[in-house]
Amino acid sequence: MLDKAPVVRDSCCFHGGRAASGPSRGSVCLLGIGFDGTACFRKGAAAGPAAIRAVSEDIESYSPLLDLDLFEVPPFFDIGDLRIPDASVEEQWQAIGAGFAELAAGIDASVRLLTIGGEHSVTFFPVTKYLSLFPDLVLLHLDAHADLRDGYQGFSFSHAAVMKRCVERFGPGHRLIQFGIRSGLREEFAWMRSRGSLVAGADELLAALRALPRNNPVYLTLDLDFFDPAFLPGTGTPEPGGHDFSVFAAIAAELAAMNLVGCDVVELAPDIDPTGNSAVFAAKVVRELILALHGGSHAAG
Ligand SMILES: [Mn+2]
Repeated sequence: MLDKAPVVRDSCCFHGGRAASGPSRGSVCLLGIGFDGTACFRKGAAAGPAAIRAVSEDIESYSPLLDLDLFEVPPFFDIGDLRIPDASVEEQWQAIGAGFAELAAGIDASVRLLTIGGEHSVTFFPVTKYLSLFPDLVLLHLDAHADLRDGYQGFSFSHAAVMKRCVERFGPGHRLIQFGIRSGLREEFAWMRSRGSLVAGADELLAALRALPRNNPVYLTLDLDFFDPAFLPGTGTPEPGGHDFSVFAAIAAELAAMNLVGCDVVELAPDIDPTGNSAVFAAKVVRELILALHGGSHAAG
């Protein structure tokens, strides 16, 4: 017997957040999916949502970067974590899909969902939902890894294949932009080159975003191993040569002026970093994205 209903939390994460049992029109909603069943190296991302919530009230509500405060923006809601049964990886995956489908019935184009992982495979669910809502969606993928394998270790829905699964759902008006990728198979890099999806530097990325119409819907999927492991060691598949917070800040500021319709932050494995700094880093990233989801072209709407 699988209870697929999301957990309604007694208390909320982040300053100003309110508990809710499901998506609410015109709002920003946080959803945790603590799944790490296909993690191929070091597990622990299942504890990501709880670790981010645990420190979320201990960081400031005000963002100097965006000049926005969590207490000043319209209310946002924490709709809790999807319930994941103690079962096989395949059964867990199916339960997440069924639970998300229930929630997704309440998600229209006015709902800006911020999903906290969990490993990167969970991105598939919100991304496919937003692809269906926006035929001109730009999917911005920040990650150390291409995630374009056809499958990995027997799982077609592995976190190493998640972007491939997403791109398979693309319509003719959808577009993929990838940045930070520094690890993958030769074939994955050949695919990115032939498709022109991989941008080389932050300036090139910012120029590509600025070239989009201001109201063009953008969805961000952020794998925290985008950052260098020197700054964020608490992730399952760390990769040297990553970016620092200032690069993300420039991207977040750009996204705040755009039509950011949804995002996810995945692959925090908090127990790998005994200092706890990685969870604080991730919480600050999430704060900026909550505020970016409120900003820009939809702020008055
Ligand atoms: Mn990655």
